[in-house]
Amino acid sequence: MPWLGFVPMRSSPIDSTYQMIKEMEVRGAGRIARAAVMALKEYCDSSRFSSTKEFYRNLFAAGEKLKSARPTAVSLPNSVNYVLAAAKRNEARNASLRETIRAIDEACDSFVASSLKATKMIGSYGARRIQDGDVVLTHCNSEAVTAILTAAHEAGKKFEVFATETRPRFQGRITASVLARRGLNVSLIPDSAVRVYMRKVDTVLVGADAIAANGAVINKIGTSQVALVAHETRARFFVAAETYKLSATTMLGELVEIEHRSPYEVVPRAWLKANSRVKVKNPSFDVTPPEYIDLIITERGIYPPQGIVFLMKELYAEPLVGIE
Ligand code: RUB
Repeated sequence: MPWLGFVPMRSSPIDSTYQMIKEMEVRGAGRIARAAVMALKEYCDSSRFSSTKEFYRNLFAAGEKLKSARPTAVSLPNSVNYVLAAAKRNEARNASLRETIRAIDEACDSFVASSLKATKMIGSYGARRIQDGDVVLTHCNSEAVTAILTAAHEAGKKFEVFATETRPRFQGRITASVLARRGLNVSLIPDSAVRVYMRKVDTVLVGADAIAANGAVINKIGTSQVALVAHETRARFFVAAETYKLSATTMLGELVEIEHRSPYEVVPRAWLKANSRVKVKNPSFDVTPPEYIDLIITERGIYPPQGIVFLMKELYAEPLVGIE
């Protein structure tokens, strides 16, 4: 438990988690969200504060720092805000530091537990949409997607999976390796081979970093290209996402920021030095319009993209009141 004393605060859980998220040692929208709340919990439990005022000031600063680690996955601000809301409620009623930290601990644990439960539920809802003999294509690495594919496999369904490599960071290798270890029939393909294989594909299944009020899905770069090809061959296009990936501020017309990462993820430093007149672009995410999406599978049920705004209003109307 923390204690009041004149000892400088230790912010290392925040700094180290910030770095791990920024450098993608922790990646994927769900994992990022859970790592951020666990960092807040550890920070509160292990730090020392000279006053309650200092505690709140440092906690809110820690939350802002975590939120700034990566800009696109809305799961990150949503998870941090969920925890900070518990702190704010306790601040408003002048609760003791001990009580406040207990409330924060509970909020962190409850976020993590409901995140894991949501992934499991998405797995079981989504698995019902996979039939014997299906061919499924996925892009990048999404826990929500692998939960569905694993649940379908465990239910005894026989189907084949294509996983794209997902350049430049090759998250598709993680997907292929996880699925193969779980006994699924999976092939890894270059991103550029999507159109070659799409003719065989019945269902495309991807995760999401953010979902906008109009049902557009922001996910790993290349997702919208995959959606376009799926549209051409009339393959179904499903998105699997926990509801903390809904971006409430898009109801107010705000756009989701797309992260642009270092050119050195695309080419080696030496190459760029030798070709210094070449500009290298590395957007990390793109936007798939609702017209290319058939269904969004959440732990609250399955929605057409045009229906997602109603779920968003139900879940996030209240916090929006406080948005400046
Ligand atoms: C990961 C990515 C994933 C979503 C959903 O991008 O785009 O599809 O985050 O994943 P990055 P999950 O590797 O750049 O973080 O379902 O696991 O939350």
